[in-house]
Amino acid sequence: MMSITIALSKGRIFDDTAPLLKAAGIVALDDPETSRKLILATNRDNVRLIIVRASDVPTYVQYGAADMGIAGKDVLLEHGGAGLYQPLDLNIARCRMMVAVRDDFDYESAVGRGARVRVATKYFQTAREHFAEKGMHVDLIKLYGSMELAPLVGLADAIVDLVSSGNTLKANHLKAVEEIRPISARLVINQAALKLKREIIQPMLDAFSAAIPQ
Ligand code: PRT
Ligand code: MG
Repeated sequence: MMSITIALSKGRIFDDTAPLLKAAGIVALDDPETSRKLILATNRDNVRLIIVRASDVPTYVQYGAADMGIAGKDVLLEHGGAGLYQPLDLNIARCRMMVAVRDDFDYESAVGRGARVRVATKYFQTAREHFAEKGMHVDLIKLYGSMELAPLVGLADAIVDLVSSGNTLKANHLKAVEEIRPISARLVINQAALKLKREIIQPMLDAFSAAIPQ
């Protein structure tokens, strides 16, 4: 029997994807928040979910270990998208990728006088492209999380991070000074799987696409 493996991360991606899966007639038999299982069976014999780190979703799909996956555009930009077909913006897990600095840091004038700004981020590739397009010379520092801390302890002048409510910035006396791009989660499909398994994948694509929140 032809079967489909879908890669996604727990937390906000799983939570926002569950209604879309449901619209396609797919319901997980375990809750990834409480179960320690990494492979979740669904109500459909030929569909299973695998729970991976958000930033690993494109890798599983690229190599065909998963036929499709759900990943944030932030993650896809860092991955580069090789071997991935990205047919749908699911309009879920939305936020904005922003440049942020300490409340008391004058970003405008630092940029204006051509100062070399130190920027800490997990989104290294996207940040590099953004500042290059602006013609700004920056020193990029790679971090893997908790970017908000970097300007507070003098590791960096600025960070590039995702912002949704803005509460994390506020709680750490930071302010957003520049939007790089809006972010949402995308459906990604392995290009070979799409050809070989079109008869299962296409109806799912149609159901997802009809259920995307406005
Ligand atoms: O934690 P892990 O290293 O496994 O990966 P991850 O943190 O990327 O995973 P997860 O599950 O937190 O996020 C998955 C995807 O959700 C991301 O790739 C984004 O596409 C999307 N998303 C949407 C967000 C946010 N909103 C978001 N607010 N991802 C992270 N955040 C973080 C942000 O980095 C910051 O620390 O939330 C904080 C800011 O939130 P506010 O509400 O305080 O502004
Ligand atoms: Mg996280």
